[in-house]
Amino acid sequence: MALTNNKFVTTWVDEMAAMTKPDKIVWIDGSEEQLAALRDEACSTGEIIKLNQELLPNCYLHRTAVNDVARVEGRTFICTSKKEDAGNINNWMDPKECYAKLTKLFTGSMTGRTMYVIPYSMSVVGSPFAKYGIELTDSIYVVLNMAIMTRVGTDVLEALGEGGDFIKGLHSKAQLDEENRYIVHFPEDNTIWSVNSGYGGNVLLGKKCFALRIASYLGKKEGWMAEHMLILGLENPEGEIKYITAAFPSACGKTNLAMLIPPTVYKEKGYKVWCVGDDIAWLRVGDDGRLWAVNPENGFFGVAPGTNDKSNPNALATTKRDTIFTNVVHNLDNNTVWWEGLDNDPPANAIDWKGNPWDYKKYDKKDKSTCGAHPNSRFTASAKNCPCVSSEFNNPNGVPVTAIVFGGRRAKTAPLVYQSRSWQHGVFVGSIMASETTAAATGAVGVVRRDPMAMRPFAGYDMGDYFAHWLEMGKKIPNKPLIFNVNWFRTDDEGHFIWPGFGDNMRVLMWILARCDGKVDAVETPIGFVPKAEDIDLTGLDLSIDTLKGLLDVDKDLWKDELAGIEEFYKQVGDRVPQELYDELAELKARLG
Ligand code: GTP
Ligand code: SPV
Ligand code: MN
Repeated sequence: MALTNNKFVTTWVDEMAAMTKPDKIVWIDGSEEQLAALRDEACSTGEIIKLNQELLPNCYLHRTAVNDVARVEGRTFICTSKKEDAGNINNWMDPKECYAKLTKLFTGSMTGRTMYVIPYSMSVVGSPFAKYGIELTDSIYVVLNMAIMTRVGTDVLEALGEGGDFIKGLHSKAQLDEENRYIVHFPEDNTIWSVNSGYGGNVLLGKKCFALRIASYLGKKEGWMAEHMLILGLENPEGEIKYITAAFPSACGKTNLAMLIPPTVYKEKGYKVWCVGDDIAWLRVGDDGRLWAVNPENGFFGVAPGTNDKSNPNALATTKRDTIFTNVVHNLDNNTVWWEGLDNDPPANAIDWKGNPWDYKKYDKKDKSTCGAHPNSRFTASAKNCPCVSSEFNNPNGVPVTAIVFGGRRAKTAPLVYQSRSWQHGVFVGSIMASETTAAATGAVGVVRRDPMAMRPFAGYDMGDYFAHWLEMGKKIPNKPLIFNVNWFRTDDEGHFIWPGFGDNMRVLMWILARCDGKVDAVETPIGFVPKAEDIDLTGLDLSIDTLKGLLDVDKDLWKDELAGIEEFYKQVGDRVPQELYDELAELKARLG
């Protein structure tokens, strides 16, 4: 039975049901009883596996289809009526053509299945930031994930009332046919359609599809921003908390930074780090002239490999209950899970992410095809279970932002940290971000590509207009955050990471906040301001000051090579790249000599 009389909702649900022809329709009310029943049902069909309830209470394992393990950027489309509004970086399809094409794929796609109607809110229901969505899906796995990642239930329908202001999401696994897999967005219709996938970012429509692609489009129209950013609070011994947001591309360290545990030298003094968000930030200018951030999500869809009790103990602790693991190793000896980088103790009696018996002795670190867990295997865990979740997590007004940090995986060019010269220069720094690709999306891994503001796969409109929006926002924020760039991933000649990373990244955050407070000097370089090596505290680290100097070094020749790549990328973005950014490029060129 429908949980609302809202005609906008019921008419649309009826239309979608007429097309997809499910055997029945079930409305998700957000109750634990209903979710428990769905978990039982999914266990009975093998869709999820109940794990050891003593060691991992309320935890489950799911495996997606072998050809369906990451986002599919090549099959993701922005369908605006004018092609130029989607821009050159996005794939575009004419909305009419796209509706027609996908209607064929959706027709009868839910026959023999149930259609679940999931009312959900991105950010706290009723808050000034909140935006509502309804996802229709034929996957219990999607329902269970959405119930962790977003705020789901009848209160969303109550908050929506009689209005039609919600994002209409339709998802069907259909036949999981790779050749007919599409993730499409109609920003002008507040609509998202996703078909033939069962993997996270393609099907949890509140996340990348709504909270980034559609929301960035809305933000441009309405004067706010939706960004691929973590949000963390750094508390000093006096109890003051400063908030930092950071945009790194997929699988480049947001979850890890957001939950970091301070190194002993800071912990002993009383410093603490609190997690507000690990993937998405919505940003608005507050009445006080500062920029305010909320995390619209309610959980974490985090990368499993590499997560352990040294690298990210907080994330590991978060996954000890109420978690859905996707594409990790199933340890049959104790019915728990394992992944590469969890510990040095791979299970002897195990099933790999493909569902086949797995022999850890054949595992070769350098050959990803021998992995037990997929490199993009993930955990879906509830924010409330995170030991370092911020007390402001549910604050409807969000948190004020002191610094914005960009970063990516660069083996050489980018130094450990540098500060931009101004907001406009900071936008330039974000726009020229480049990073090695990861397993989070299908395609080659380890190839350097431009990924401006970590939003290349997620901006719901023209990238040049997106840059212009960043510049515009700067004019609307009287009390602007300062903008920095970091790189934890510089490597030595043998390809090893030089910087220890993880908790030790706090040492860099401390310099960033000292800069924001005007408490520390810096060295001017052609690309921006870098720290004096002695201003990064190395206490307790086995890293020499000379090595640190190397990490902070700006190699002019490498940067001169970079110029051509930037210019080429701007050309590719097209004629909407703001002149201000070309001016910044010219000034960088001049400073490099
Ligand atoms: P998405 O969820 O895909 O948006 O990714 P994310 O940015 O949250 O990335 P995450 O924090 O999950 O990190 C991805 C991978 O990078 C993991 O395997 C981490 O172990 C590794 N990683 C994170 N931080 C660091 C770091 O400081 N140094 C090094 N060397 N590796 C890191
Ligand atoms: C990413 O790829 O940036 C993710 C995971 O955060 S997904 O939800 O699949 O997009
Ligand atoms: Mn992400």
